[in-house]
Amino acid sequence: DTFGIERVLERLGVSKKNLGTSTGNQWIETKGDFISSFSPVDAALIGEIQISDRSSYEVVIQKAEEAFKIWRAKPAPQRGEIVRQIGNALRDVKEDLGKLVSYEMGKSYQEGLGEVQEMIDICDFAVGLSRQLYGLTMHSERPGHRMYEQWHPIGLVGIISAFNFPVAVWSWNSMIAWVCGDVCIWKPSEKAPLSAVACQHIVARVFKENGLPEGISNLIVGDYKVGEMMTKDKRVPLISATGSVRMGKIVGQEVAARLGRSLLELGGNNGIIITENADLDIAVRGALFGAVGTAGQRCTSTRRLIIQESVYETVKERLASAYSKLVIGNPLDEKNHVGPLIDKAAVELYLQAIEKVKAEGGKVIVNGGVLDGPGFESGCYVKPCIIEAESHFEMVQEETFAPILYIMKYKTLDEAIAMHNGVPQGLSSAIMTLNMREAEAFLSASGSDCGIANVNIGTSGAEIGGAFGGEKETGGGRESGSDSWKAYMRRQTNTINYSKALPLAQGIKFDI
Ligand code: UN1
Repeated sequence: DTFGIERVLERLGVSKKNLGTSTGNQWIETKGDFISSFSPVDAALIGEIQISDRSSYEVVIQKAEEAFKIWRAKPAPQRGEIVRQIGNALRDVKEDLGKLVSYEMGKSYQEGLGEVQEMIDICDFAVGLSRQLYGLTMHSERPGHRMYEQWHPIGLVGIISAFNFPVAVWSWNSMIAWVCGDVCIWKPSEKAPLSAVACQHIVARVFKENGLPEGISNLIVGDYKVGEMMTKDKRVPLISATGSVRMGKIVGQEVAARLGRSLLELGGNNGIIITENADLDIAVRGALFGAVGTAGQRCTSTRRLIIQESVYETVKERLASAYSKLVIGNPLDEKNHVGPLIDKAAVELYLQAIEKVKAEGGKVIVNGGVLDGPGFESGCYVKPCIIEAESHFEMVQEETFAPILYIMKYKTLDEAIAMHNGVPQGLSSAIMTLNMREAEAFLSASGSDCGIANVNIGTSGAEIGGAFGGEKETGGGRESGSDSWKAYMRRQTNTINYSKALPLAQGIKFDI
């Protein structure tokens, strides 16, 4: 235990055997099986966790409904004060939680810390927001009337999160939902459930210390069947789901069937256009972190480089040379750049994608492959690879959650933008150029069709202050900053008559 994981788990309240269903500090035993959480770092069993069942889910819903009645009546700035305390509690455990995330999910310790920092940042954002849940006022067309709109809490918010950001994405949703006056039910990925247990302990303690009801923060654990209890449940007006397009299509349809609201943040197939006017140092570094950071398992990971033909060979060589310097290994060891994939199933998909793209005519520039031998016993460590490909290849059109980078050549910027937009997903994008006309064209209505479009920065690593999400198969939802909070509230338009008459709108006469 060179990295002190045992003590980290102990401090975070994660045991060998954990209950998975909780409403605040109350952990509920169910009739469900236990899921094992194995670390992709060293294949060790970190701990087991019990799946939620129907009756424990019902307890959670009942507690959440009770808590909502109390929580929604608290002034928003007071709710913000609780979130401020959660932010401080997260500051206290930043190293421990960062390490657990790194160990359970496999991202580098630096990125684990970054993920917890993202949680702290969203807490700070939400605290400020708690005094800024602004509605508009309108001028009524009728004399002696006043019109305005206000935003009320929506109720129970179901949060479905993915393994790759096992804690940050939950916090973007929950911290904002809480200042909005909602209560949350979180179903974390069954591939990283222990990080969720740790978070639930942290926030439940804060709610308890403030004498607040248990049901403001709830946890349920399991696969899609557990998620389905929420997505089909009318008592949960909003489902916010982050994950694959496949999952999002199911969740979106289930929620739509009951006319509920869903906020979907699904896959990306993020590209960077590198023009002949790019600062190539920045372009190569941006592409590198985008493609290999988190071992290519971010929804914002760079998967495609669209490179102007005059700089194509140079970029290719510089990237290949950078790739040759990457050190792959235990992500807790800070000298390593790239950790493992989440599990062996992901390794299988990575290998299949490489084979398929080769069969389609792709040419390998930097070789992939699975690592074995000492330190790689988990079988989850793979080599980041680069493949020369064409935009229409089936594999290039798909998101493979692994460090595979496709590179392509273009002549004109119009052609590059068409290639860039010619995929089903629309999350993040970037252009590398020092030319103002190129940059602005990329950001214009005729440019990138993504929810995020950057200039001289890679596709990943968005700040929490902006709205996060994308178009097309990415699902259209926006989480995190800007005015994303509006998705977590219901809008009410109010008209007040303070005159002694009752004029009708549109000038309609109705006298008796
Ligand atoms: C995700 O991969 O689901 O922009 C979230 C980024 C991070 C969040 C990624 N801030 O890469």
